[in-house]
Amino acid sequence: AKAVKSLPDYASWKDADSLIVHSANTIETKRTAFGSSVITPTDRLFVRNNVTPPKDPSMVKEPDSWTVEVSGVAKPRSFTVAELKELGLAAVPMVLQCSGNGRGWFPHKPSGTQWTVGAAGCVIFTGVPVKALLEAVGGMTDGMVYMTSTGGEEIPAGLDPNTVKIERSVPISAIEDAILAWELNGEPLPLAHGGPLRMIVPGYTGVNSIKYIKHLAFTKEQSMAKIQQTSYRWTPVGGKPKPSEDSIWEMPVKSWINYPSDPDQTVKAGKVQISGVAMGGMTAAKTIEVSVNGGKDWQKAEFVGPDLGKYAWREFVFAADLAAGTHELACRATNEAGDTQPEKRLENNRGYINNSWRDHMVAIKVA
Ligand code: MSS
Repeated sequence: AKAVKSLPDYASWKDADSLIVHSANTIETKRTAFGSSVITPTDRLFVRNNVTPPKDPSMVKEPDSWTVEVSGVAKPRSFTVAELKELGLAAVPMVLQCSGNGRGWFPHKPSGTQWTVGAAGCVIFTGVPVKALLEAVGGMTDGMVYMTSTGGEEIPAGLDPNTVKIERSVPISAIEDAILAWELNGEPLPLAHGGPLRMIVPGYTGVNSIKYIKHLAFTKEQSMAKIQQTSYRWTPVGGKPKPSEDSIWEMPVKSWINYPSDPDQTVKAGKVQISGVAMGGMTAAKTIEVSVNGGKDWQKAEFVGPDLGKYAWREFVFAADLAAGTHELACRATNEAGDTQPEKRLENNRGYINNSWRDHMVAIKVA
């Protein structure tokens, strides 16, 4: 058994019982701790930092004075959060999910955190639409292809910034729904989740939503940072990552069962309300099916609870009648674009974007 690690200082306010602390920079929500009310409580939300987060807790004490520099636009300038608040307001319910969520099931054991389902949550970020900000600066300079965000971590002296800098570029089409956020689930954005100000790119994997953003640039090229050039690429197993490979950007359709999912628990035979979450990726989740026999037969399940739009997940329930024995429970979502969750993961070297329904299946004891 793994040693139980305690929460790091910057996340000490989180609900330890709901979390798996892999390391000081990687904290996962337990599969049994998502609840069934759509929104993931902030104190149960996963944390992932690629490098040590900023140490100074005072930076979130006066969030309004944090500044972000904007370039690659007609009138480049910097904005305080207070100034951004004058430009517009949007609240975006959405799935925040690490690119590596589900990595723990890749058979070649990719390096990185062995997440199963809990490097994800459905939350509401509030902030200013990037489109409104662009209006205030006279629009992008001609010919820009990417939106590039830089994190506010300090670069240790003597290091080549590109090796450690957290900077990600996404296609400018992402501007449509992107926001610069200062609020999470109705509260000021905590440092652990990128406060005072964070880029939010709905529908894209977590790494593209840069925390404590210091610089927002519209650029012709993708960032030269290592995290852009050679990490988060669709690299074949055993291959050397290349900037020419597709970047890890948009999320695909995915779902998983949260109840019952505890392998140590025995479920009472008879009526069992199987429940979980389904997300569509770039379009809404449209249908969800459940199998109680390891994917041999499928039946439609029902969405329950509020529909918070295409970037949020939906809760679902399936009323099953389970006899004593072991049952393999699986679920499979289809989105509005017509994509259905595949049986098999798309193999790749670092174990990104696992949406295999078979990997997410749970074996449940019923007695
Ligand atoms: N940002 C910054 N600045 N830094 C870092 O490190 N990370 C990433 C994002 N952003 C980072 C950032 C990742 S990688 C993720 S997932 C996310 O974030 C998470 O979030 P939270 O809030 O949960 O912690 Mo993977 O794809």
